[in-house]
Amino acid sequence: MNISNKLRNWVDECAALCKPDKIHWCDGSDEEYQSLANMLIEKGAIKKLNESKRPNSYYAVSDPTDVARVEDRTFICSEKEEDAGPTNNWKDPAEMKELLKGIFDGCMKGRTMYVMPFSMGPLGSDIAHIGVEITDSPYVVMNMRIMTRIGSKVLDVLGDGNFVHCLHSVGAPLADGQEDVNWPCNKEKYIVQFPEERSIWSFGSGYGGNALLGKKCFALRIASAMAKDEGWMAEHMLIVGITSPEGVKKYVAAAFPSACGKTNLAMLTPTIPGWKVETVGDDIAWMKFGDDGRLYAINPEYGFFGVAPGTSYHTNGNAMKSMESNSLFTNVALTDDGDVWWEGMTEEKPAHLKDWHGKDWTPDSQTPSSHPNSRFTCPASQCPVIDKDWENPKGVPISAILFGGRRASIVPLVNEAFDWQYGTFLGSSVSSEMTAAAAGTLGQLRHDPFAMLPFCGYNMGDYFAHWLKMGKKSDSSKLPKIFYVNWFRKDENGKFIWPGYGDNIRVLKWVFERLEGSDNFEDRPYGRIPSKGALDTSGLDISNDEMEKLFVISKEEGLSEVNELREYYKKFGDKLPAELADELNKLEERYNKM
Ligand code: SAT
Ligand code: MN
Repeated sequence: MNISNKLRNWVDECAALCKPDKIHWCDGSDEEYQSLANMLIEKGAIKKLNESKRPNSYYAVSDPTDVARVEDRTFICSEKEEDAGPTNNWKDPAEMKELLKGIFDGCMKGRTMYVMPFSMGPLGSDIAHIGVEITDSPYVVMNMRIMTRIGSKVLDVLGDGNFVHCLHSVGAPLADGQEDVNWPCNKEKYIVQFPEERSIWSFGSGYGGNALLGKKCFALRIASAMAKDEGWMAEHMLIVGITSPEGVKKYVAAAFPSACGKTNLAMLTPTIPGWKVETVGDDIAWMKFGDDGRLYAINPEYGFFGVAPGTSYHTNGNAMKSMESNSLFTNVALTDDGDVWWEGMTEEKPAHLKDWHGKDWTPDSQTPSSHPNSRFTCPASQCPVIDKDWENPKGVPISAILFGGRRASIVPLVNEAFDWQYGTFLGSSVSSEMTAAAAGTLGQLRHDPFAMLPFCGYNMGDYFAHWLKMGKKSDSSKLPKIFYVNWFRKDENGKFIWPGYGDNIRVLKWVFERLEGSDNFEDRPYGRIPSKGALDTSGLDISNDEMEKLFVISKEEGLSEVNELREYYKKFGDKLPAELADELNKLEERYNKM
């Protein structure tokens, strides 16, 4: 293995602090993966699923208190408090370091420390970056091996170069002879980013984004800070290729908050003939301008870490096929024949299951069999509609950017921004009902600008400014067009009006036509919407009345949204770019003229 002095010194330092029993350098091989799996099976910490049902796949359940990202324990420790901004928790970096050194001291006693070099993005891509995660959780290593490109080959590319330092511990040292639990973790949790130092310290959790440090901690929080300094973008966006019946292909990126259907949109099965959707990524996009002035995106990840409940061959057949083998399942239920199940996977519920607590479950049970934030981890390469360019080191050219959230009312099915500046305003205005992906109050409406609220590694006001600046880097004709979508609008009976899932292609089709220059739109105060009949509803059981309901914002509703946003904007003080305040005023004027 090609280990630089820089890397060896850092690993030595971490070992001296964490005091593990052993150090294991991950080579990323199959044999290594199997031996970790076997070791965890032997301990009883994970199970192997029925080989004939789901080859090479494993099942884990977490501690019931460690099931989602912990936003209130997540910190951005920039040198200056104002650089973390009003939407992040901040602590002085020197103080935080001292505190962390205290709790990391001896935290890996009785455990093995795994050193995992990983690349976010195709190895050697100009847009990719390398990190090294140190962890005491073999389950995290298994996940990271699916989610990122790991091992010796990464060190060959890294050479003597810089890497993001990612230190993770479940925070559960073992005394001599102490027996381990299935899911070690600590009640006290710290998910800490040091953006200037490009380092991450994560303590106490083994779950998802808290522990797979390549994902939200690096690819969004640290990367967004790098992107601001270096003039690129790190966004919470899926990437898809859309091909029309005429064979024209365009790539679209879309930002939605966690558990709002990014994975479903990323691998959608179109319900109208002739259209094709192919997946580049389902969660994160890193984007840079190419020499031709267009914005190119890569998916820095290598796998999908998707929400299980609600995923079925009907709602997302391609996700189901992606996880038919070589996959890892966490906090779902176990069937009697050694496979997995979760709410919504099949119409008919199995007669008997072991739920995620390991208890007997039947359709009469009062609690769901699977945790609402239970997850599948599977290789992106197994997706039947993976795009041929998903590993292209140059990335794919982005023609449109969609923003969206989960909104039961007011926000229309789709509208197009008048230009990049108004699109940036739309991104800043995203709010969404909270999901189980983060510990917190389910269903509560909260602002989630650009779907980056929990993931922006610096001051959100500066992030808005960065977006505006990016829009000036190229000719407006080459910039992606910006749209805002909402699949989740409900009628007066609380029923979703729009069918969603595969039918979302109908919205993408209109977007596509707009990119081609079609004039099938009408102006509304809030943006451009499909003109009458322009949205393809052929074969869909939806009345004109319902279609209209998907687009109405009354003057009163519009003005109250404006006022609400004006209140929210106050949070950013003088960091709020004047352009956005301006867009808000212009929007108010347009509503007033209604
Ligand atoms: O746990 S993760 O952060 O990876 C999932 C999510 O919140 O999107
Ligand atoms: Mn996400």
